[in-house]
Amino acid sequence: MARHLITSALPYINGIKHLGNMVGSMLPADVYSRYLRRRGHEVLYICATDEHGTPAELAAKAAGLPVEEYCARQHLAQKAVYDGFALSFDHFGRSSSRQNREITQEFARELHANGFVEERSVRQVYSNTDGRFLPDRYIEGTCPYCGYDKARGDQCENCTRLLDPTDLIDARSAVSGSRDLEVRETTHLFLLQSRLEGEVAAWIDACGGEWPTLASSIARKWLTEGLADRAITRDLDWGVPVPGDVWPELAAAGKVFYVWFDAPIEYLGATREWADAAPAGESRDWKSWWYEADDVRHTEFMAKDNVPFHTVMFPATIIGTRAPWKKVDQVKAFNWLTYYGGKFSTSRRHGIFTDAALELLPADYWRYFLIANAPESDDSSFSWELFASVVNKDLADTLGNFVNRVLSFGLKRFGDRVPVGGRPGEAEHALGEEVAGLLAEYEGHLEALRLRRAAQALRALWSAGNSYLEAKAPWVEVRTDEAAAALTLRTAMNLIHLYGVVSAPLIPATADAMRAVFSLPAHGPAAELAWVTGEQAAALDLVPAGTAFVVPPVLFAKIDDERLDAWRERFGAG
Ligand code: B3M
Ligand code: ZN
Repeated sequence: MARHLITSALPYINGIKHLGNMVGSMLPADVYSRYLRRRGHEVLYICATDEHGTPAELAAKAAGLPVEEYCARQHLAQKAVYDGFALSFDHFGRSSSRQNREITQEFARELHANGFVEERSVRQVYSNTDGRFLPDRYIEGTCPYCGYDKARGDQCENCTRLLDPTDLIDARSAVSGSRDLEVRETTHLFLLQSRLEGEVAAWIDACGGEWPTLASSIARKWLTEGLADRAITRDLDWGVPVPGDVWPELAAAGKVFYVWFDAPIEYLGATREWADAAPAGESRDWKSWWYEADDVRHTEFMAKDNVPFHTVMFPATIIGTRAPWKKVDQVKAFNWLTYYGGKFSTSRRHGIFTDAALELLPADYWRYFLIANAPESDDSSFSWELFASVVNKDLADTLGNFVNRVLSFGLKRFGDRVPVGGRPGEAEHALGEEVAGLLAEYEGHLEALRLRRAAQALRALWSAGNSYLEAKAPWVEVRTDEAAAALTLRTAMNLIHLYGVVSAPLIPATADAMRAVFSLPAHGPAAELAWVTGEQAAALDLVPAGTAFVVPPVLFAKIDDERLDAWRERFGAG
């Protein structure tokens, strides 16, 4: 059986992420990881903060902290939010780790030994006031084409023309506003991707066909435009240093690798961090997941703007090492989640950030909503109205109310044991078949990474319980035929247990609560992880008559108009 390596794009260190970031990488990776673990697969789910680069340096400066300190704090802050969302990382690392530095330098050495790295001299804008080279997008000025006065050195936002910083009229530093800029010569390492283009194309032809369309179409489009050589170093204080044994002069000049060079390598780095963090007595072999790892299936989750780096640039880097490092097998990409159709934006008070979301409601509300509305084939839009209606209908009514009704009524009429009596008949067989069919559908969607459809199938499983209950009406049956009512309630209780198992990938805390309703002898760590087979689902008898149960507190509270209005007001709607 394959081992599953699962990674989600590494969130930038500078600031808490919004819900769009969550649904576009980490959350779906978590759902998939949880699903595979429960199906008995060996899973390693790896993520980390992406800590290098100019944005991190500038954010640290704005916070008045040394960059190491800033990153250490922000890492913990992000980690706390992800714990709150119940993301089940096996390791949440840091791209500034020693492990990543070592592997990144090793990759650079291998690329150099194979002739894929070259020193080139380039001309770049230097700001005397800031005492640093400025990346193109940190230079601001007037666009020579349209006259827009806040055009950036790489592109004019107004007319979308691509620019060179030297095109700008009245150029100034976006960091300090200073106009004291000059163009200086500086030397950088270039990765000769143009020489790897053919091999990358062949690799994508061989395996890209298996990827969902969004990822494969972006990869192919990128390749048709051709692979240019690219600079993989920068003149910055913060980053993985260029190794002095190979490039003594560049190392002495303080060059570091470009953040997009070391960030994907952190997938390996974080795996090594995970191994190094093994508790005493446990040995973990990080390399077996990455080197000559033919039995490993690697699935990556990311937003669509990250696809070129993961499907073209990073594979080119790996191919250039000429070593059997693992390349990705499956790439799941996402479009954008918008806020009332617009971009999420902190400055315009537009959108919801992950820490604020958890202050309003527990993670399962968000997890279910986000997966059910994941921007898979297209962008999707968050609105408070939609959120409230999904929570109220699917979670509070269809699932929560069912659970509560069945258990409360059972308790009232039959006591706190799963009722005894009656024999499954036509209705139970039909329900069993329906449930087994929906479960197979749900599994199929999860395997194929179709998350919205997986959520739909799960909701259909919940609805099946409601329809059964309405049709059988145990509150009527009980007046004339106690055994019939007992059978109906026992069957419905078995559905609750089933929901407790199969809902776990999407709503893990609620799933735990549903399973904990029943005092099953098998309720232990092994049983916690067990999935249900189609046969078990059809038979609906895993919870036998006589099993003690408790009525849990309401699983999901409805969002009433008052709260809805308050949130619309607070977060700004439309
Ligand atoms: N930090 C960009 C992003 O979060 C970047 C991903 C790195 S994955 C190796 O969108
Ligand atoms: Zn312009």
